[in-house]
Amino acid sequence: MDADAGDVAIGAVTATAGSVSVVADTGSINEVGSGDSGVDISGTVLTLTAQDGIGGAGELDIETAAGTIKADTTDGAVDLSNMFPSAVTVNSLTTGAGDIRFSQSAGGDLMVVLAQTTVGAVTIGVSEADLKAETVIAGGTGRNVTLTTLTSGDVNVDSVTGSMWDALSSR
Ligand SMILES: [Ca+2]
Ligand SMILES: [Ca+2]
Repeated sequence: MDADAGDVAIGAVTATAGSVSVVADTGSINEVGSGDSGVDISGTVLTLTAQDGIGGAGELDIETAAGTIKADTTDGAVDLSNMFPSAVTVNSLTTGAGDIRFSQSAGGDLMVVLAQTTVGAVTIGVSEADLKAETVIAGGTGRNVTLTTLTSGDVNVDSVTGSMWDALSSR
């Protein structure tokens, strides 16, 4: 899917055992309408590329089911909720000015290779599994990094940079 001009609105996209690439060169990638909690995109490898943001706050977050994820936008927020039963690798979550919020549930451990903002907070949460974060950078003044595992699971970090950061395990 490639929108050369404008936004991409996702209803439900499924590629069984395949890759999904969604590109909004000059716009954003959003859920259709006011959003819901159902899965919007399923695939083995998921690549989302936008200019003005990927997903939105609250139920406007984009629900995904993928084992390998890249989500990069020039500016704007990144709001993704991934549900996957086995290990998940997020190779890249990046934005310029905007916050990153990523959650992982349904049982798989999460490895984040890179999550970076130029000006914005980074919040990553995993439910009932482990979180490993290699490089996390929340740029700008007063932008926090928050890494959390809910219910159970370890948090392991390598290089984390933010004005303040919390690694809170088993809240
Ligand atoms: Ca949805
Ligand atoms: Ca949603």
